[in-house]
Amino acid sequence: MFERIFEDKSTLGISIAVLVVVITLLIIWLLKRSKDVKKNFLLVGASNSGKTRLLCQLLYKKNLLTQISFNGKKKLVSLIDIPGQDKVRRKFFTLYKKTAKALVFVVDSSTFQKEIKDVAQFLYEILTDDLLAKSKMRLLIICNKQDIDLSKGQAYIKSNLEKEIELLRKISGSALKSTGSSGDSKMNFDSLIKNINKQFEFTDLKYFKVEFCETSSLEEEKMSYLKNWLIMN
Ligand SMILES: Nc1nc2c(ncn2[C@@H]2O[C@H](COP(=O)(O)OP(=O)(O)OP(=O)(O)O)[C@@H](O)[C@H]2O)c(=O)[nH]1
Ligand SMILES: [Mg+2]
Repeated sequence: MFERIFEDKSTLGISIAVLVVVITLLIIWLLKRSKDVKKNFLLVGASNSGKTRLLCQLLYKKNLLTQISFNGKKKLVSLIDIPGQDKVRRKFFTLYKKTAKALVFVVDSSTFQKEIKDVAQFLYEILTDDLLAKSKMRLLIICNKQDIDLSKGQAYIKSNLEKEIELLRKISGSALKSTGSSGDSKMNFDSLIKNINKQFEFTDLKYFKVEFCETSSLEEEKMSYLKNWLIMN
C-alpha cells in the first residue's frame, strides 16, 4: 500500500518535472520566434540597381547604426540584401520574406526607361505575393543613381510604374478569365486595390503603404530620406 503511494508520488513528480521542462522550452521557443520574425528590412530590386552599394554606404558611414532616434534611444537596423539576378532572387526572397518588417525596392533611375517592363514585373510580383500582400507592409521605392545626368526623377518613375502595373493588372485579369483559375499562389491584384474602375495608383493599394524617394550612394545628402525612413519604421 505504502509502496503504491510512493510509486504514484514519484510518477506524479516526474510528470510535473517533464511538464515544467516542456513549458520552459515552449516559452524559450516562442520568445526566440517573436524576436526572429518581422525584424528585417529587405533590400530588393533588379540586378545592378545599387542595393549592395547602398548597404555598404550605410554601413561604412556608420550613421545608420549609431543614429539617435526621436525618442533618444539608439536603434539597430537589420537590412538583408537580396541579390537581383533572376535565377537566385526568388529563392532568397522566399527564404527571407517571412522575416520582413518592411521592404526597400531599389530602381536604377539611369536605366529605368530601358528596363521599365522588368522593374514593373518584379514589383507586381511583390505586390501580389500571397504572404506579403495582406500584411500591411511598408514599401519604400528608391529611385537610385540620381547623380547620373540622364536619370529619371521620382515623379516620372512613379507615374510610369503605375501605368505598367495597370497593364499587368489587365493582362493577368484576362488570363484569369480565360483559364478560370489563378494557376499559382499569387493574389488576384483586383482584390488588393480599393477601386478597380480607374487606372491604378499606388495609393489605391489596400494593404501596402508605398512611399518614393530619390537616392545616390555617391552623395551623402541624398541618403538622408532613406536613413530616416529606416529609423522611423
Ligand atoms: N553612379 C552611381 N553608380 C552606382 C550607384 N549605386 C550603385 N552604383 C554602381 O552600380 C553598379 C551595381 O551596384 P550594386 O550595388 O552591385 O548593384 P546590386 O543591386 O547589388 O546588384 P545585384 O547584387 O546584382 O542584385 C556598381 O558598379 C555600383 O558602383 C549610384 O548611386 N550612383
Ligand atoms: Mg548586390
